[in-house]
Amino acid sequence: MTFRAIALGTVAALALLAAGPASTSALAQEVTLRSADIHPDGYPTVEAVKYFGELLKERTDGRIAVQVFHSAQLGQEKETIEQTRFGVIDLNRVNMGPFNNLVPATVVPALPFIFRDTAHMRTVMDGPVGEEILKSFEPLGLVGLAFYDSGARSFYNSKHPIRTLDDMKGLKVRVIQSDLFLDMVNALGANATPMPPGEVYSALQTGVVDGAENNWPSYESFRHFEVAKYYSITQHSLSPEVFVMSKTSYDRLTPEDQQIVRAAAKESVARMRELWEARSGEAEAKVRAAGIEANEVDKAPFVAAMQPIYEKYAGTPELKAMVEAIRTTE
Ligand code: GTR
Repeated sequence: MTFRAIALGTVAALALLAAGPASTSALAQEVTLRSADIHPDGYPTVEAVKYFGELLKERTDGRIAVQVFHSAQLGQEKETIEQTRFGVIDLNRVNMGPFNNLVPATVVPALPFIFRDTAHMRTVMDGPVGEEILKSFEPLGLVGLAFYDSGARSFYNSKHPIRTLDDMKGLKVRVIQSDLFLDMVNALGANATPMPPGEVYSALQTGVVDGAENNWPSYESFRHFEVAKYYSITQHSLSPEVFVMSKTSYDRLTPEDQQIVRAAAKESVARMRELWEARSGEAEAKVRAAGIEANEVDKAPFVAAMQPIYEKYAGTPELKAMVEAIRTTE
């Protein structure tokens, strides 16, 4: 045995002695799962994951806790997805959009005008289609735990209200880093520029892009309303949020704890929906009071222009069946 090995062994033995047998075993079981979110503290997704953490703590007698790293402390979504896949981050709340290029099934709920309304989206994501999509994360090294609301995405820009397809022509529009979003926006005649969310404010401010698309709470909390005051209610995508766990972290848990994690995540959905409803109303009122100009849009021409997207992104028999299952869900 080398000197170094003896020294390390001694340190370990001393540490065990100092900690005492009872606290050693308690320590060995305690884990704090690290969860990523780009949104700020207080945003519904952040609060829903915190609630999930409270449930876990309660149900494991404090053995499993969750720490939410909000405000992109762990990076932008594309980076944190990679880190979650490889177990560097345990949990991640992201939109389906950044997964579109990695997991084909995630495209379906992000498709333009696929859902009739939020109630329809919730019924679908709570049912067999939702379960199938959650399972589709596995080959990526992720466990899909739950879907969260994300409202409806609409266009906003600094130039003019969008009322017709003509108003989209030539507009430089930031999109999520997803080929689906890129093609959806280009299909309307605009010039889509994929970009991480953290770069959008300054891109709008400096004119690198004229506009973007998002729901009321993100438009407000990213403060995009300050630099792009025309919000046109196209509601072209209801792409939900997804809460995933690293398979590496999941596999470290006992089967009982895995079940506790799954159940707590599902239970956090109801909390998220309440928080979302409240935040949507507040965000819309706040940006309207700040002087933005919102307008309704006749959606029919937008629906028609985006039709080719279905063939390109949901053309396989499996995805076509999923689209059909969604359309026939009451
Ligand atoms: C938000 C979503 C984020 C992020 C963002 C974006 O609605 O909650 O996860 O995807 O949109 O546009 O990048």
